[in-house]
Amino acid sequence: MKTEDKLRKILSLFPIPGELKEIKANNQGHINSTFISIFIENGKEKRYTHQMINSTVFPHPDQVMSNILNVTEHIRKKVKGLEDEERRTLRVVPADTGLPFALDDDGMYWRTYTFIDGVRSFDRVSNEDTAYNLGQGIGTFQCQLSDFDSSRLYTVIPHFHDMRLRFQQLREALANDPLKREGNIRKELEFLFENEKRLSLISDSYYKGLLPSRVTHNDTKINNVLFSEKTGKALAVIDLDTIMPGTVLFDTGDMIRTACSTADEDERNTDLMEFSIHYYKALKEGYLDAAHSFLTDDEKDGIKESGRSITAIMAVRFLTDYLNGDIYYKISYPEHNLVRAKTQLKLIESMDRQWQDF
Ligand code: ADP
Ligand code: GN1
Ligand code: MG
Repeated sequence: MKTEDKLRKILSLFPIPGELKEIKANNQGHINSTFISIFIENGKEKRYTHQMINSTVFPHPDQVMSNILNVTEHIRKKVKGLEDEERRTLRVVPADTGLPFALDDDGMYWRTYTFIDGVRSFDRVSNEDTAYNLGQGIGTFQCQLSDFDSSRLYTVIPHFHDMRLRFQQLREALANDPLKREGNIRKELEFLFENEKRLSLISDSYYKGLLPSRVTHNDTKINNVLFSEKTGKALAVIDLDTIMPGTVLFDTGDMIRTACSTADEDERNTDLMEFSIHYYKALKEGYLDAAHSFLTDDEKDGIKESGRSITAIMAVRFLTDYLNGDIYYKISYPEHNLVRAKTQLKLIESMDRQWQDF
């Protein structure tokens, strides 16, 4: 069956009113397969997002969806009465069965969200206002969930941000090295293994129980936040697949990693990658404006280190996938994961060089 016919068949499993006009792929994410559709309902266009959940990464998609339903319901109550309340969190469209997903002929899980219109998304920051707005958006999101009992959430990927486990996975990948790629990454491996202890500081603190366990998004890169076209402010934090118990510092870390970098995650010219202190200051200000009331002193003190830690965990994960033959992240060319790892390492080097200045 042609892809378009396959997609039409999947969409027919959801009670979407109107006539399907168009369906297009969105290739921004590294994990799921995302499509945007346009339906004509009473003469008006209405858009939806349809995603096939990556079942290798998420072996229990039903648990992923249960987390998403619980968290979005909680946020929906918090934003009731605010301007744009409908667009401030994801809205799941249940399938005809009433379940929050439908299975295709291959047993793959699909879900549908209403599309959040009137928004912009970015792969990185290009001015301090956006950095501030991102920080404020993530801080607000955490604040909205600060009274949600994180033990109600399924841990959909155990030890997701456990740096010691990630190092172990890197060592295992090195031992197997199916494509004999070790020789290409000696310098990168040397840096990571030499710095393992300091790059594991945040993860070690959390797993030793020294930081509070809270609802954590675990994937707060900038393109998982939608910004209002009208106000420029963050409207919704999306991509809630990895929402699990964790530390807020995993989330500050990923926003710092993606908002304070001067180049894309997969920029081939690493000379373009630097850590921007200006963006960091604006981002932190926005974040604390929204989150200061519930954070402990230890959490506030960990913000700076969290950026370095999460950047390092990405470097380790991208290199591991490169060694394993690119089985986890979507890639567009054979060296893609290596390029991603190199930008992360360059970002750490730039943070290290400027560490006393911010
Ligand atoms: P992945 O897990 O693969 O990263 P995402 O859930 O982040 O998938 O979706 C990929 C992209 O699709 C997002 O970065 C965003 O631009 C767009 N998107 C996803 N869901 C919506 C939505 N409900 N409204 C508007 N845009 C969306
Ligand atoms: C993946 O799904 P996406 O593209 O938003 C990954 C994150 C990484 C990110 C790196 C479930 O996020 O952990 O930080 O790529 N998601 C998962 O860009 O592994
Ligand atoms: Mg995403």
